[in-house]
Amino acid sequence: MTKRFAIIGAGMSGILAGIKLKERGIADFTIHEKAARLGGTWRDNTYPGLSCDVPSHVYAYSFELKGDWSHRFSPGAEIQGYFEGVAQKYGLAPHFRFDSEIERAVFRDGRWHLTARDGTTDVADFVISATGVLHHPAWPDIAGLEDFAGARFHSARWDHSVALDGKRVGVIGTGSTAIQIVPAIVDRVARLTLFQRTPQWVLPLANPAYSEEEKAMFVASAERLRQSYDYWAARFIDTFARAVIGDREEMAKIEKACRDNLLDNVHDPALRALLTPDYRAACKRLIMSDTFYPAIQKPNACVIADGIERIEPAGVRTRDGTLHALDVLVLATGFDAHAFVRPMDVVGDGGRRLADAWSDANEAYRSVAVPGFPNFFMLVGPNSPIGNFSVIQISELQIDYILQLVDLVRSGRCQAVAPSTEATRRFNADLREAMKGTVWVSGCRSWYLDKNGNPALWPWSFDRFRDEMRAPDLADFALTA
Ligand code: N01
Repeated sequence: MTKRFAIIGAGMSGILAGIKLKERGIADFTIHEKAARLGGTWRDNTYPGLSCDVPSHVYAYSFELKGDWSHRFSPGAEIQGYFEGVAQKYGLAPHFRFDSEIERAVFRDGRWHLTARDGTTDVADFVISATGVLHHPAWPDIAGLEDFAGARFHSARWDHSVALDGKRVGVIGTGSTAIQIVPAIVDRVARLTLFQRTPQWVLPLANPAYSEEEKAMFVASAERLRQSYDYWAARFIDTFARAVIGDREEMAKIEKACRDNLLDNVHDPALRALLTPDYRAACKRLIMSDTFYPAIQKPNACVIADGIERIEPAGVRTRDGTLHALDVLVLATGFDAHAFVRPMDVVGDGGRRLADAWSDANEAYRSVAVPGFPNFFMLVGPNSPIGNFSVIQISELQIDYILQLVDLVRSGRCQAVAPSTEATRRFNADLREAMKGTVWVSGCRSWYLDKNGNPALWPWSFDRFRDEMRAPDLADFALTA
């Protein structure tokens, strides 16, 4: 029976969903994208120094590895180019509907009725939401932000028309983004002021370029490329991913590496004290950089940790009364990582709204579906293991799982499928219990934690995630005849 699909979002997961539908012989689908281009986070983020902290050989679809990545952690523009190339190769162009921001999706008479911002509509049997996590820029709640007389922009909306050379530039934030921006611009600007609310642990990971010979070798040998993929995937899974969920031995190694990095590479004791966190490594997303410490010690750079009082036309006033005069202010203040599917208004069976179902917490069944929302699935939904390993691996496992559920409907076994309330409740109770053993709740503020202090991550091993995604347990689902 022919079924129609609406995929929402043309980032990494939406492109993947399109490829997998085509692979199954499904041609009746549209990928709605609110922007004018595909790419998701790699389209939106263009700041200087942008690269991915997952090695390039594993930050790629497993079925479409790329041998000629320029670096171990390649720049953002290269990653954007990769996704554009893959979408083209797999013939997705006719399926994209750009500038189509879906504002509302309503389940009525067994189908999903979608309305875009411009009033256009679509009707589909299935919705696959691939709307991303680090997507909605978080604007800091700082008094006077609007008053700043110079150029001011969020890191995910970098204004390339603003010249930085010879300017006094302020950066607010010390997350992965700021820590990449600082080394990339410090030599161009007259003065770089980093406004730090909380110091970060930094793991000194080098980012070597691949030589022409290495690239040629990986391009020529699918086997060597696959070995590299497996190697990097295993390194993450066996070390970092184990550490964050409670492996003390692995965590001790990470903690030592971070401490040694600080001791060995920050020479001024006063600056070192300023940069020393009072929480455990990897409680926040661990920063990977071997360029930040050298950059912040340059004579034209400084860290200001006095707390921001307000922003004034001329610059940033800190609580000690000092005005830090600036020409450009960069807000590297992160994202609202808990919006998930929203602000899209999703209305399920019997008028049940996702916004209401999630008013207290984003509770999904195994990250991919929600009770009362039949034939509605999410890629990289709540509690996906985004803190642990490559989000592409995660998304690939999730889409294979989702398509097994879709097949129940396509084969005529049922008309609609959604997880049961009881199974979802049980899954979330288990999650909360398991979170107690993770480093994310060891005492820090981070985007991992929701408003209740619960991490939006996966507290178990990669093996468990892969096992849970192998095949749906139909006892956990309500199948509508
Ligand atoms: O955002 P963040 P990000 N006043 O939320 C500070 C991925 N990523 O864009 O720590 C003052 O981590 C805030 O301070 P505090 C990666 O998963 C990956 O840097 O809350 N400061 C914090 O320092 C990453 O984790 C890559 O006290 C304020 C910063 O802003 C995720 O994206 C590269 C403030 C926000 O840090 C997000 O990283 C980039 C205020 N009012 C990003 N509000 C790679 O792959 C916020 N802050 C390498």
